[in-house]
Amino acid sequence: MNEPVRILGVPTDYGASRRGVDMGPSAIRYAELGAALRAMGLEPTDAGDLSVPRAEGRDPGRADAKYLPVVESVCTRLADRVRETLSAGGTPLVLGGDHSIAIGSLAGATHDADVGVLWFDAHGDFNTPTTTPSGNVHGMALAAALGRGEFGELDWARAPGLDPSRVALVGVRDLDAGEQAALRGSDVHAYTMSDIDDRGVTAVVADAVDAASGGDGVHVSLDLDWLEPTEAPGVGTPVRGGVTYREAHAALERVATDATVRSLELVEVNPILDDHNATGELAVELAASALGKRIL
Ligand code: B3U
Ligand code: MN
Ligand code: MN
Repeated sequence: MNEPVRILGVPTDYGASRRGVDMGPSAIRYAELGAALRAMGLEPTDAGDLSVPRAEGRDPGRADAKYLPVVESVCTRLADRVRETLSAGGTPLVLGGDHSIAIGSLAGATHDADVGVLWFDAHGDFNTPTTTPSGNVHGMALAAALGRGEFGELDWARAPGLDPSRVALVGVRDLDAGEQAALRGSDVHAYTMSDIDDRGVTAVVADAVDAASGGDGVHVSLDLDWLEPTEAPGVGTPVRGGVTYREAHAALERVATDATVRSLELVEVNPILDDHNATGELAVELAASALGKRIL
């Protein structure tokens, strides 16, 4: 991992169907992200938040990819910040916001670098404007970054150089029919919750890390809905049957030891739905594990 860790907030919920994840960066900071990283001996810097226009009264535009112009503007600016951070030798720690921001993180992370992706999520985020049931871009982010399908207006979202065979989805349990077909036909490695049940989380993550490694490092994209909703209630689209608190830590500790973490993002924390910021606090703890925190 490069130092210093640079915190970049992206307070947007334009890619999601529920208002609230725009407050995620604030909730994660309030849960003492900076202090947690300093306690590990890191010296994080906080670059503040990207400015995001107010949602009220805005027209969502096309129904199959809502708020696309704002999503593009946010992601393009985020990509620049991530790229600048990496070229200055830092590690971007991006706080969402909904998962559409991964389009920006990945564009920045893959600029002039060969990067693998570890995508921890209940969902595949592998829809396209044709298959999406919701029109929400957060459900299309991974497919868009891979330049898949009939995107047209989403061409800007392609992260050049991203190789699907170096992308691993971990913990999926809620796929739409179109996503299922698309994932089966792609080189992306998809590890489901059934795989975790059968083989245990550390064995599955070891395989995912192997798949994503080999280049200049990995981008870790952590959607908090990856966890069981009783552990992480503050997310926009909870899905039962997620990983436990301990499994999540075990997974990210393994990422820290076995992978070269180049950039990290924490997304979909929704303080409106949360239980006294439990999910914000969990996001901080898991970031610390992914960045190398050890018990002893
Ligand atoms: N697959 C559904 C639901 C969804 C995806 N990502 C989240 N929810 N967070 C969709 O709308 O694409
Ligand atoms: Mn997601
Ligand atoms: Mn999700």
